[in-house]
Amino acid sequence: MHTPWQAAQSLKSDAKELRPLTGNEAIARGAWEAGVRVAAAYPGTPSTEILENLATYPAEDIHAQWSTNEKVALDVAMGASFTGQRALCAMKHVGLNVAADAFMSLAYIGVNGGLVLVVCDDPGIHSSQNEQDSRIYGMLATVPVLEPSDAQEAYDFTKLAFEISEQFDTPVIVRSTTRLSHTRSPVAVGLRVDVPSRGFLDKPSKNVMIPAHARARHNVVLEREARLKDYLGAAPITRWERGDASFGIVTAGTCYPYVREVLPTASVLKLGASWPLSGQLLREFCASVNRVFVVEELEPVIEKEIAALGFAVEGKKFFPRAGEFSPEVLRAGFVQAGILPAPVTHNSWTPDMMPRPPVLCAGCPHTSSFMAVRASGARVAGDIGCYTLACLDPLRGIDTTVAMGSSIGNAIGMAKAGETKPIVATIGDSTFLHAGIPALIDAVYNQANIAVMLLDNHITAMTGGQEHPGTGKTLRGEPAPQINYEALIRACGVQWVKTVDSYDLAATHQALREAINYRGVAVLISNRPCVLDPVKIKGPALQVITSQCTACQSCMNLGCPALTWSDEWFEGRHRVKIDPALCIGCTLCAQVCTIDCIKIPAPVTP
Ligand SMILES: Cc1ncc(C[n+]2csc(CCOP(=O)(O)OP(=O)(O)O)c2C)c(N)n1
Repeated sequence: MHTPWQAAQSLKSDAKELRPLTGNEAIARGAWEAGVRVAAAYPGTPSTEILENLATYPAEDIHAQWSTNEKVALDVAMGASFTGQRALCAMKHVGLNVAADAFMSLAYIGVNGGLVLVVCDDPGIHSSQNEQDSRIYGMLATVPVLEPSDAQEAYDFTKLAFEISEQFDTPVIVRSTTRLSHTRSPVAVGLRVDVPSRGFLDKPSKNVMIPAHARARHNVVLEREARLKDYLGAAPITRWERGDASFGIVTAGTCYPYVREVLPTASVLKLGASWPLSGQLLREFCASVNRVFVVEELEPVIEKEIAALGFAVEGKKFFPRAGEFSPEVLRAGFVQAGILPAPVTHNSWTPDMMPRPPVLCAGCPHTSSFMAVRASGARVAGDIGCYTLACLDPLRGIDTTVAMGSSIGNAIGMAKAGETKPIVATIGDSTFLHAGIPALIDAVYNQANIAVMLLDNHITAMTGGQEHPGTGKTLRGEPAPQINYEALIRACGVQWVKTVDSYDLAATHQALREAINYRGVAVLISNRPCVLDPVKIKGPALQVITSQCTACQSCMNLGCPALTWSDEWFEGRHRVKIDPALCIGCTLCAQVCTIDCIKIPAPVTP
């Protein structure tokens, strides 16, 4: 039996080098080797590292950029493809909702230079607002979806995707999932090929989507799908692994290694592409076994296709439609299906894990912003970013969170519906640039009575600290023009704009009160860099003079992880202490301390 490392070596004996790569690094490597000239993305877990990695390749080979949102990123990639160059665009699954408008037209237009769209799904919702299945976008747009199952395939399939794209005049989706994107395994890599530009294709009937052209293109797309079915059904990325004929399993992507772990000798049809599916191949496989199972995460895409061919197929009956799969999930399903014997149960006791809710970092500038928001008694339309955590105890400062950029629109709707509380929309800087600006213009245009708190921490913190147009740096860390928020917001027609330092608690409270009292659209910019920003704000750690602490616990209301209970008591309540390893010296706790017993320690003199 080969280790995965040896297996990869024997698979690619002519390869130049074997490297341990994550799925995302492998995709980036495959794209670079395939001669990609332009790559664009908006960050989003689990896809973020693809562009971060592409930016480590020479700038003369590849232009890699963060775009303001996923639709812009896809438009940028399309622009490069129009000129005849190979292009890549990457996003998380919900990013495709944002890019969907351009994507649906792209499906009709096709490509000139090959265009690959990497979409990373998040089954199990490790870090997202839902777990939608992007394969359905492939079906909706009639675009092929390749599903690698490990890092080697992520690399191989990305390279192949560019070939398919140009051969069939179609964008190609490479679908990853959190498990694949973030798992490291050996990959046999090669060298970059320089793919010459095909030159701009001057063909309005293909590139300009007016109804007359689109009608004709739709038929081209349908004909393309038929050819793709035949090609993908016979392509070497699809493997029929023959075994016992009593049952067979159709699977794809990261479900494949789980199937192999649970049922090593079973008959398996491992699909390299989960859309479009070759009816002929599926018919042959299903006819060769007595029972057919489909193992696929999330939606029953393959299962429905097999059922439509008239076969009795079993899938979602045993394997859930929600959540991430694992060998344990598969084992349980195959036990239920009578394929595996029920496990022998031991009377063992496993302790429950201590719940550890996520918290904002010590010194996070969002903490004080939400202290002020909570104190305002407003109805709060939240948005997506680190600050969404302010919906939890003890801050409890957010009433709704929908999707990136929704806060301002939600706030307008609340105001127009007659909500009696004052209304505040809270939105991060990256999110504001991504999808908040049109909503702000809407608020001005429709004269909504709302206050917007723009939480400018100078970074896209939630996804690990990416640059954006407000940071003054590009993806490669080079200087770039920096957005002037106040000027931008005024240009949108907002008359009341103010900036505060959120570490100044009193000023933040005061400014938010003013914003709320203003009749019309008011924007308060809370300006303080993220504590994890490369330029760290690490002041001296504060100390509690424990003997003076009256255990009033008002500092605990911050929810700062550097504040902990001490072993000392005062009138039946714990006194507080500060963990110096966590405290970054923001002084917020000192500002809320009712008896002024939190101090900056005097410097030690030698
Ligand atoms: C459409 C979409 N794209 C990307 C993401 C991933 N994502 C979640 S929040 C966020 C941005 C957060 O940055 P910011 O608004 O500046 O807030 P911060 O985390 O810095 O507080 C991103 C990119 C997403 N949830 N939805």
